[in-house]
Amino acid sequence: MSSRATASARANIALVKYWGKRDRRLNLPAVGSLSMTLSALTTTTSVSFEEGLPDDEFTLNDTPVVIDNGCRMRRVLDEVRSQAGFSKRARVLSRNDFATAAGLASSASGFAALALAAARAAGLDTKLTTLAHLARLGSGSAPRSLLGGIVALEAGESADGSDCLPVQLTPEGSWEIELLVVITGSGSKEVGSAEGMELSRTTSPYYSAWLREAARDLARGRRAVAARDFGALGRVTEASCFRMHAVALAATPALLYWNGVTVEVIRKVQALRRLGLEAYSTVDAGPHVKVLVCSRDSARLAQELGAVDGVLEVLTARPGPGAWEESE
Ligand code: 2P0
Repeated sequence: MSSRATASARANIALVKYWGKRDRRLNLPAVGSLSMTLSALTTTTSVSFEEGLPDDEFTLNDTPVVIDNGCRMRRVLDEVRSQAGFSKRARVLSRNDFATAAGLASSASGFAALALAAARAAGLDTKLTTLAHLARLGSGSAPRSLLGGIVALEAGESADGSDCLPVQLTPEGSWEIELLVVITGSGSKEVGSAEGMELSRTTSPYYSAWLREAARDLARGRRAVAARDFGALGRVTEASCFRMHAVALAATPALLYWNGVTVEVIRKVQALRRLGLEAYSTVDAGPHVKVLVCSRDSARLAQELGAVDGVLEVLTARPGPGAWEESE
């Protein structure tokens, strides 16, 4: 006997950044965040729980991946089994429609799709509380990809994370803004986000200042979205990014996620802004730059940034939908 379901989810990019955890076991964030779910970068995942399967099996883009005990995928599947009250192992098939090798985040779309597919395959409810808990065990930013448009995720205070749920601030299609994803290099990052956050929490002298300012930035971001104030949202987007990288740079050893092209792209965006093209940069735990821009300026900006020396590719995304179930 087997039960199978397939779900898809899109990547999201934080405009107000999450960096640091208040509970590492449950993967609860120390700060709230605000993100845009993208209309591009999709992960599609099928899960089937099968009697007689000796162990969980995971295939990513046609390549088998070993699932170690204690790894994030195992934690999500174990939690699903525990809630469903069975011990059947899972066959998981996952595919990204983008090159993971380019170092683009795939964990948020990956774990949002896994949470929905696994919950459905196991016969669990698919309420937001259930899915957010499952997705977060995989990746702290994954609950944001459950919802579309612009999404806020509060840090919450409860020990079980029940008040740390994503909330949609504006649905996709309601605001003419875009995010350009500027690929500035190939290869994966040297220090993963979880490790970088923990290093920042334990060694960066700026960590407490980061926590304080991050809460204010989230409030600023929420107000900007409520007022549809693009400039205010852009300013807090850039500020939150620079604050996050400042706290990471001050860790021991220092976490420097940028390359030279990252800096050139940020400078180009600043220069274009001085010329009247309103756009704002943000960078995650890797070298690529994501640039927030009004839709009317997007094509011109993509052309300008594509011409920066060292830029490999510029992808364009609008606000996109939350996770959805695919018909079998
Ligand atoms: C974010 N990042 O808000 C921030 C900004 C990277 C920089 O969420 O350890 O896979 O699984 O909770 O969610 C990093 O990726 O980290 C991240 P974990 P996650 O988007």
